[in-house]
Amino acid sequence: MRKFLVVLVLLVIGTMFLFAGPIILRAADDHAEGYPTVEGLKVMARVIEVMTNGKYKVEIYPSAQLGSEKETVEQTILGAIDINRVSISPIVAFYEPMGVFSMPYLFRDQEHMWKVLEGSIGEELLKGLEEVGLVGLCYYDAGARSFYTVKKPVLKPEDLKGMKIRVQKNPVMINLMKVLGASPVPMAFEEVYTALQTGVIDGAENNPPSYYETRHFEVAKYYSLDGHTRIPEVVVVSKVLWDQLTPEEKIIFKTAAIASVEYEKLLWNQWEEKAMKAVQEGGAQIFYPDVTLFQKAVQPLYDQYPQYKELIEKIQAVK
Ligand code: BDP
Repeated sequence: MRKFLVVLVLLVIGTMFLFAGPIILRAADDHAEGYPTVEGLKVMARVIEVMTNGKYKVEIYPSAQLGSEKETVEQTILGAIDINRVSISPIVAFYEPMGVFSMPYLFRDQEHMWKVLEGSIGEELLKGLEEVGLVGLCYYDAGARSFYTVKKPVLKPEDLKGMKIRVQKNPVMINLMKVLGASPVPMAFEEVYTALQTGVIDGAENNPPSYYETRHFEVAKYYSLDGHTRIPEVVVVSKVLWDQLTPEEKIIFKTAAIASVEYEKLLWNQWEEKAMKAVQEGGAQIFYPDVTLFQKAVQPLYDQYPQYKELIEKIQAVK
């Protein structure tokens, strides 16, 4: 009888495990499969699944299936989305200090940016996100953003006068366009192709992999590499989920994110090269404007953001 009971209890427990299944986590990204950020998320997901022995399964929803970035940030804060890879831009409206990373010509180059992001300044800002209900796990590379336009190339800041330029929903970017004399049109990433095609906007700005992936080069073929900003991406977890994780699981999530960074960086560099080649083959014309003209023209923006002054000096001092 006792033996029978033991077997019964074991069977019941076994069945419970069988049917409990993994906890499904939803991860958002507005890029398509294959893009460096989405592939980075896949690495992170795999590490989480393996290291938690299958307790968690991360389902990735690419191509803005869960909404445009502003909406997904809101949903992540509410806990409806568990993991989110977004540009820092849509975060600025929720957490102003992050806006410092969208100041133009802030970083000298890719290497400088990574030193800052992976040093104490980057860590502090990631930590700060908790104040608004997001737990920042890591940054991803998003290169440098430059202008692309439909009718004529942007060779000097004056060329932007009166042009309607799509920007991310980021107050710093909106003000940057104003300082340059353009009319900023804040718009979701997914709407840009049609807006360029129908003349709702005269141009937009982004890094080469995004310009290529979205096929914006088909409708805006003048690409001027002024590299005005280097706005990194960030991977965040909802604080609602975070607070349910055990201390060990928190370490696993952080480790998984960090493990994915080097992979994303590698793909990023490959994609930059591939994108520049592909857009030119697709008919885009590349211009190399005198960057110093743009650097001069954006200076008034720095006066508009005295709250970033101290941090900017610290960033510039990072060698
Ligand atoms: C790309 C970012 C993406 C943004 C997009 C944009 O990777 O997250 O949504 O820019 O311009 O570079 O909105």
